[in-house]
Amino acid sequence: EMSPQERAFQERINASIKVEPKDWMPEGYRKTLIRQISQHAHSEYVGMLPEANWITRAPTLQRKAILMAKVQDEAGHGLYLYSAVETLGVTRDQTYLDLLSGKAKYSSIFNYPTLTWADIGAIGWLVDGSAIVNQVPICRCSYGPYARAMVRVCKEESFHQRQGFEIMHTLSRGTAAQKAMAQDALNRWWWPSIAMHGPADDQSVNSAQSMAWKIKSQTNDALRQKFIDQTVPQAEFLGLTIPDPDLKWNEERGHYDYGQIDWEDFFNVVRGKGPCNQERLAARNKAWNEGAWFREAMQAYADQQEQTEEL
Ligand code: FAQ
Repeated sequence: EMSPQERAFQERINASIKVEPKDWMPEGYRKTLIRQISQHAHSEYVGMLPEANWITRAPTLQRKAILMAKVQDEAGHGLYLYSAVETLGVTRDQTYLDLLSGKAKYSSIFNYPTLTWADIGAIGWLVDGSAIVNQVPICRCSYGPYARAMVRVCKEESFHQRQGFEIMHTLSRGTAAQKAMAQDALNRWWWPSIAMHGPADDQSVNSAQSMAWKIKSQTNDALRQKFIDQTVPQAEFLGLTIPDPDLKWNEERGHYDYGQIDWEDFFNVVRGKGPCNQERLAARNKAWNEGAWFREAMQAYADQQEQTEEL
């Protein structure tokens, strides 16, 4: 049963009043937000790696500049989100150490390799496309700092999605080899991109409570369907084939039907057994360890400033 305090909190949520860091909130609400926002932050930060893999090999100077800007945007998104986590009473270092130790989750999608330049197109088109569908509703979520961070993030994700689609568009109108490269990237990224919306609704343990708290406003399956419905015509425009023989417009539902997602593969990746999990965590641990001298120098400088002020 809800305490009077919890009931009052729920009433404010129902009235769409934003929750701010200093407001009272149930422990479960705080924990859920810490979980989701930190996973989101880690996803942005680890998500830089698959694309950074192609910065040195981008086919033109202009494409390189665009890709660098995109990867930097992801770092920025990570920073907003780590700051939002801090407002909930956990330190940034602790949040970060949970990623490095492998304790914290981040999105399954970033544990797949980027084998060709077309993968950069496919990630922008499909992964950023999925991210937008998921994040636009979060702009209206009940926790103020998270909702506000998402506004700018979504604007930048739209640019990312367009740049990915434009790469796919160029390749799919190029030579036969280029078109084949684009198709191969779509073949490899399609299923992980629809799985990244999370387990099917009957397996989504957190959805009901998160929806009652207005942290989520739509279920995983609803957002997955929305992404599929908007992406199928885009694939047709590109002249590429989505690798799902069961994909078919359902007149009655007004949606595309789609085939069975390989949930065993998904949960395997979430449990740390995907193709690149080890590589991704090793890269982030290496960056943290190699940055130790810088953190120490910053600390020494701050200590010195404090002493100067005391004098
Ligand atoms: N990967 O009960 P639910 C980006 C876990 S976009 C790994 O349904 P929930 C942009 C889930 O945590 C990607 N684990 O959970 C970019 C839970 O485990 P837990 C990041 C997953 O929270 C583009 C369990 O399964 N976006 O980075 C995944 O209600 C390109 C049960 O699931 C966000 O994080 C998964 N895919 O719904 C950057 C958006 N899905 O924690 C660079 C914010 C589920 O109980 C390049 N997050 N799990 O141990 C959300 O909207 C939600 O957290 C969901 C999951 C929808 C992801």
